[in-house]
Amino acid sequence: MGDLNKNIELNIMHVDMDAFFASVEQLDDPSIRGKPVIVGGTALGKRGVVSTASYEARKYGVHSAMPIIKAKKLCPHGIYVPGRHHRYAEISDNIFEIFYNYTPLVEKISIDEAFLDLTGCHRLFGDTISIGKKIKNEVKERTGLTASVGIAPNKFMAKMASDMEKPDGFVVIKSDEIDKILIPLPVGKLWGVGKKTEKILREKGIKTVGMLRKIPRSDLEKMFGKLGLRLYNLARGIDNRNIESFSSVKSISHEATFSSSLEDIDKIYAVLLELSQKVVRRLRKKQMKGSTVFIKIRYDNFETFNRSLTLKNPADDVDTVYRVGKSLMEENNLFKKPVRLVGIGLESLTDKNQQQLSLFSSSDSEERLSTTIDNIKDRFGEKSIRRARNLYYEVYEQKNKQD
Ligand code: TTP
Ligand code: MG
Repeated sequence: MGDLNKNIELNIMHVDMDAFFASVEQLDDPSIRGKPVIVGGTALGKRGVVSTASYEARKYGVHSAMPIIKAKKLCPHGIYVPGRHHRYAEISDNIFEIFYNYTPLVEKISIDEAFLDLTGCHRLFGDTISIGKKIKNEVKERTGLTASVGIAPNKFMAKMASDMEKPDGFVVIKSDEIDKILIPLPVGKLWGVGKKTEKILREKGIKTVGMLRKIPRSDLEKMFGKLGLRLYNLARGIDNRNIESFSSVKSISHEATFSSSLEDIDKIYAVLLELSQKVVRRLRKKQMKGSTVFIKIRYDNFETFNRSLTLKNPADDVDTVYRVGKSLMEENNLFKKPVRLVGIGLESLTDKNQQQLSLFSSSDSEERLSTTIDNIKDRFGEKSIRRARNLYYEVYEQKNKQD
């Protein structure tokens, strides 16, 4: 009954700021309001990419992750500014403070985006729609910026809703409206359908969500494994994932199981590096840092070792996570037998922005570089940027974990 309820009630809200970095620039410099503003690029020199573009610039086809050079061709008279992440983080904090005034169940998706679960808040603050309007107004009053708000019975539909009337949108999707919205949509609009999955579906002639609905669940599972079930559900607007509020995420880890046990330590390290990159990418997305690095090694006989080390300062960079993981393995002499499974993760997580003031000045460019790399990977997939060492990459199964 619990799961069913989630799809009937209108308790989930998705809030996403409009053209966030560019809007902040326009807020702080009235002379560029109403003009095409493009943020990004300079930290990486000529090969920089667009972080974001104001809606005025989007009319020229400029969008996030586009090379600045291309943006300048499309929009030569645009105003190009470097990012000021410190300022964006400050405003982000103010926005999240507003959310927390209504509910502790806030899931931070990125610097400008969150899910809120408003179950149980109604006696105090009214129904979800009135809370949504209040939040939108408060964000505007307190920061001078506009947010787009989506309200729906679950996360997937709420995210769709916030995107539907951007910028300055406010869209409510009730259970009985889900079908009419989803059926005509291209399959690529479903959450988690990347370029690769979309291509496979299109090759099979499945272009819209309506067409996807006609495929039996077992066929989808055969085609896509676990993702198949997710596709089956999303096509029907079913999404039973809970809001993972900050306090409910205890750790972030990734592990890999090898098809045959590995003895080659260099190859194990190559996988460890890849896993560390994934952990850090998820951590950064959630704007978190972690104080404890833990590793896991399993042998053929299922004997398993876990080891951990707590750092002096919380970390969110690949080098620290990988180096600590590697030394935990070395120091504990864990390569005495062929390795079946290797895993790495971070726990004791904290909100990154709480420390940003002191950390930012020293690691500004590193920070921007990492954020840009993360964003490119979001757009083009994990394999788009790799370190040389990753060329050792082995075929293995992966498991994502988040407690
Ligand atoms: P988004 O919410 O994806 O984009 P946006 O807020 O600029 O525009 P929209 O109105 O469509 O929501 O991302 C939030 C911020 O994150 C964005 O302002 C800049 C940064 N960002 C990047 O730096 N690179 C990227 O590729 C993306 C997508 C975002
Ligand atoms: Mg946004």
